[in-house]
Amino acid sequence: MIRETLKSSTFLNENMKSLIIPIEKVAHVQQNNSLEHALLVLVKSGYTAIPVLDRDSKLNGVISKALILDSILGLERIELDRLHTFKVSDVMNSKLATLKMSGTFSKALALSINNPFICMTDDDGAFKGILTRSSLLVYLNQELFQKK
Ligand code: 2BA
Repeated sequence: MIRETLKSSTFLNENMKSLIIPIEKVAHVQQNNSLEHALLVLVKSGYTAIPVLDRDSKLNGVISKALILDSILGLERIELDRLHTFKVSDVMNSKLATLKMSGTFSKALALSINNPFICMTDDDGAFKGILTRSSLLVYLNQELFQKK
């Protein structure tokens, strides 16, 4: 009964435009940047993982502190010199969660189970911003418990 009521709620089918962090405010790197640059952006921004874009702002993948550290691990030590020799494209993960701007809350919620953020694109695949797991939870909490 509760499940049926929830499933018929209109908010599940609403699009998420108002929750998106726009591209200008998203920390990101380009695929031809050095790993050193990417690590600096990650450390300075405080994020664990950020999107990788190409020159035309198209999405290429995700780079994270863990991927960078893994790529410079030698057998017995961390080989910091490798930070200059590798590019972001050498170690990034090209699998990433994407959703069109017109995508619904329920699709976003399902994607957020395994992804801390979802990359939002327009109909041509151009990157427009990110939708974070926390913004989805804030929205859900408002719809379920705070709206009268
Ligand atoms: P994480 O970096 O692992 O961050 C996990 C959560 O920690 C964030 O959840 C946020 O609640 C908090 N947090 C981390 N760094 C923060 C900071 N500098 N300022 C404020 N809060 C911070 P979410 O907000 O749901 O973000 C989920 C993931 O989305 C983040 O995971 C990060 O990978 C990415 N992200 C969020 N905002 C971003 C932005 N402006 N640019 C690039 N990536 C972003």
